[in-house]
Amino acid sequence: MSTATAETKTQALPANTYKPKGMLIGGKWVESASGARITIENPGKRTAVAEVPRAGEADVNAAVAAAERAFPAWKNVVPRERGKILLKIAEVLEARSEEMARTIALETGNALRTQARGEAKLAADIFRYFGGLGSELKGETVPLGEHVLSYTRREPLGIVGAIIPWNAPVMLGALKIAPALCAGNVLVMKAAEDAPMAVLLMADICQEFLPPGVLNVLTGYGAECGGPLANHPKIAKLSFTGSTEVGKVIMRAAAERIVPVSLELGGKSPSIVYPDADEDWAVDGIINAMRFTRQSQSCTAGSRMFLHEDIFDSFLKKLEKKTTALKIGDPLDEASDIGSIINNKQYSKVCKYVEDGLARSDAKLVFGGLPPKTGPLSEGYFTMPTVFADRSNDWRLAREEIFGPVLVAIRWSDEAEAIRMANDSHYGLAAYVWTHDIGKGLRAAHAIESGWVQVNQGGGQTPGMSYGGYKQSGLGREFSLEGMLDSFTQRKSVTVNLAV
Ligand code: TXE
Repeated sequence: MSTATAETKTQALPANTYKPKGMLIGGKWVESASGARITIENPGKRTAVAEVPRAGEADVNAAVAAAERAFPAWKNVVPRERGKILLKIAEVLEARSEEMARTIALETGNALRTQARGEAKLAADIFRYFGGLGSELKGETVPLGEHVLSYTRREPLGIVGAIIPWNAPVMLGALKIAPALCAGNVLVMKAAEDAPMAVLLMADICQEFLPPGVLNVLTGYGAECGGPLANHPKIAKLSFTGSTEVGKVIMRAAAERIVPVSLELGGKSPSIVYPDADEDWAVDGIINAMRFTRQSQSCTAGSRMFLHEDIFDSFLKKLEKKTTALKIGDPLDEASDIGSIINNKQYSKVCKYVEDGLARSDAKLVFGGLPPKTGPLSEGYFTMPTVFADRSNDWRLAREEIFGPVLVAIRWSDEAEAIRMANDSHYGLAAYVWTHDIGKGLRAAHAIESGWVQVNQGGGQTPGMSYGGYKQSGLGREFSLEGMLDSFTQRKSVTVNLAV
């Protein structure tokens, strides 16, 4: 929930950032039916920088009606032609990527140099990838005998209701828009209340090339706007990225009407470091896997680190040296490696977990701790990369998704026990294994219950690679061909008797 209020100190929009024009419904920029607005905060300075409409049920109804009007024509555009439109959008996303990156940094607190620029470029690549997949919407023929022609068609579902979070708003939004539209669906997407500006910029670029109503973007709060969207009787598919808690709410809404649902939810991803791992390489990789430079506000953050006892102390020393060298500061400052947490609510949540760790006599603070109460870092929601060691996988900090830079280091001596602990979580999104022995690495990769295991690498997602969760981390896959075919099409069989 956006924590900015009308009383928050205001700041003029920094140069080369996007000024919202309203919400996009039926090709027009509009205010909410109620006239209410949401104040958007720059979390790096705790200042108000913009306002967007606060949508409610009436706006959801208007957006769904606009999408419904657009669907018949859009679904009949030849897929390759829809793809070409996505490729044109990709070019403009690329051309305006610096404005996009600066807008992302401004509203999310993610550092421009280390995070936001990469996200803006990735959004263009996602459009480019799905734009090339129009020809893959093909069917099969089924051999039913000489006098029968039987074949399958892939058809769009209709109006997709998409709900996205704030932590990587443009990347996560692109993962809904590009495959859904390429497959011939129309979309009503709700941006996160904390980070709608860059998503509105993406919508602005898209609407230059799309017929009105094919893409509608609403700005509003969860229950107030996302609720009516998830429950709208004309929505044919729900695609959600966010917390596991809200994912369950979305799935219940989908169950009421038997609507297909894709869910990309939380994580508590393990890193297992073997004693033969290249330590310097693994330390750099773990800093990356933990996403310290995005304040660990990532569902794939490797937030549980299982270190072999032989390297436990030396590894933590190296990790401390490299992590504490990262510069925390204004997300828009080129010098900053690490930016700020998204809002006051998430900042308080992270601080509470750190306080909990500090209060435990049986857990050791390796480095980090609570953020400073004075000085430049107290002006925004800045937190410190923090590592706790010497407790088991059973305590709260090792079980709950903190969504902040708090890493738990756990000792192991027996490989089977390390894998058992790694799997002892109701999440299963990502995992990281560090070893010089590729056989060992692959054994672990196959044994870990997770949708994505990386060996000797802590990097980010790439279009083309299937991505999604095991267990309560989600349902369905994104980023890949199946992220379009399975998530945004339905198959129809047509059988023709040729005997007459
Ligand atoms: O997420 P929410 P929040 C996790 C992370 C974080 C926690 C809370 O642990 O600390 O969730 O973050 C919309 N009906 N992740 O509160 O609430 C909401 O408006 C319909 C992990 O921001 O799940 C926003 O657009 N929609 C995650 C979106 O859901 C509702 C990314 C996500 O918000 C709704 C973000 C409702 N009843 C948080 N309630 C990841 N997997 O990447 C909320 N929303």
